[in-house]
Amino acid sequence: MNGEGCTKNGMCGKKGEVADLQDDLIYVLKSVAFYNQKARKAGISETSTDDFMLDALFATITNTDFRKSGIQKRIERGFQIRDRIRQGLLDNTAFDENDLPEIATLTTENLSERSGVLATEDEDIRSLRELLIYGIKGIAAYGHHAMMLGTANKKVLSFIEDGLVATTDDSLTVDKLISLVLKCGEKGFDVMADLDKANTDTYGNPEPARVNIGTGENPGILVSGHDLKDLKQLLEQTEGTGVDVYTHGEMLPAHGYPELKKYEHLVGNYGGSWWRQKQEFESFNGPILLTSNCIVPPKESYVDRLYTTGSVGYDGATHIVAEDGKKDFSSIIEQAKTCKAPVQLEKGSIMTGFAYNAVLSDADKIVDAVKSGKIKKFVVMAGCDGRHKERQYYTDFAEALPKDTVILTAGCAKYRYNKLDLGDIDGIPRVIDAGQCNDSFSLIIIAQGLMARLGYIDVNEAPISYNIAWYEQKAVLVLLTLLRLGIMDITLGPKLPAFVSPNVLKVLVDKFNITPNSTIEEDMERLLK
Ligand code: SF3
Repeated sequence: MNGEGCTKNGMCGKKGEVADLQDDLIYVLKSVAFYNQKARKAGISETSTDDFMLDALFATITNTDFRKSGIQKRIERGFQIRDRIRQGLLDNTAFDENDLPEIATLTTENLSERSGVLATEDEDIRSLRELLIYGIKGIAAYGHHAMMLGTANKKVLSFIEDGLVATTDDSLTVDKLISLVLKCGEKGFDVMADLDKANTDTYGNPEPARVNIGTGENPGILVSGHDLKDLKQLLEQTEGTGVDVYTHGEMLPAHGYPELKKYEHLVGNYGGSWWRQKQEFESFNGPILLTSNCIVPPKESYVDRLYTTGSVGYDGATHIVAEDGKKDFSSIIEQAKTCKAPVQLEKGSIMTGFAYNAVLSDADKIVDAVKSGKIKKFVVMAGCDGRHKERQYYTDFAEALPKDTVILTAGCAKYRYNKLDLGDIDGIPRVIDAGQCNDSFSLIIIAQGLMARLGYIDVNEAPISYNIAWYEQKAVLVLLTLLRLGIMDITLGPKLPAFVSPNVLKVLVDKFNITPNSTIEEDMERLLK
């Protein structure tokens, strides 16, 4: 709150009681991780533990599970899993219970006195531990979506455990923690690559798509969040029912995937990014399915039409669970049939689906435009959107960019400018939308591919600059990934994170030249240099 920390209430609308429980849950996960590290080495860890860890970490991400009961259940399950792993180690290995660290001796009684973030007194160590935890939460979220499609990366999963345990190790210095934070960025790249492979293997490579932003006559179901598998199951179950399906927020890029866009009743995208949901969910008139973050505390007027699934939850909304990997959305479909069609908010269309496969297969055209001077600069404007007025900066910045620049975007930050008519350069759109926030991976591949064709060895020498907007904790992972790849001179806004201490911030500034955003004029001059 005010860029200082949530002291009165969660900036996301969460209450202090749930935030405290989330601290408890994260601490229990550290204890699970301690034992599972050993079980993994002994070859006796179970996939159900991985499922649990990914879901539980994901549930604590900004705007995900607001339910006290949802977090409490995971705490109980965490203790059960931890105790089962411990017993497995005692039964099957030469596990020695002498001299165990404090995290191994966690109990329900001593949990709340140990779990608070402020229990780490040194602000630099605390800051790095939190940075690492947020990065790990990002890995878990993307890893969870990949796992839903049957992809699990053992190295990434074991890094999650190593990282969680490292945040309980008082012997680790600031330098050691910084290198772990950057390693987290490396794993961020890996997990985004895994998710991209899982998505493209399942739904095909995204293709540029023009998406209708108006509405039709039929009742509809609005799908928000990031989980494509949930959308696919809903599309299958709504086929032939007379109910249309619309995407919202981060679901927009679904329209680019051949195996999703083939459904004729996937008719368009409704509204903008997550923070507008109070107005947009109300005027949509039909049921809304939230498949992941970002959920906003709902209004009474539509909570009976609000459904959650996976790691996201809110008291009062109906939560749908999977049985044998399948979700039954019939109650949503039946409710939709009784609802009025959505109120039309706007007309027209927007473009998405410019992932690396589509962009690089047309690379010659882009390379020629750079060589001939028609494109002078690429500006990566990826990341998150948010409700604060100061984010108008991103719309103004996009509008003020000279006509010989191309914006590369991913994540919901795009809603600040994807409905502007910024035109094209010889048929190359001036806004290239690679997809969801995890598709920042795609932007990296696009940037590396184009720069290699243009003969740049060091990507920092290339005509590409970064003006990134952040809001939620997954964005921390994307930033760490860029830093790990050696990307310098990133402009970050609209505020620098309050959980980074002045000393740690100085290290990041000195090492990577991260700059907070300022005025359009100042930033434009620096970013176009
Ligand atoms: Fe947006 Fe939450 Fe981050 Fe996935 S939906 S980018 S804020």
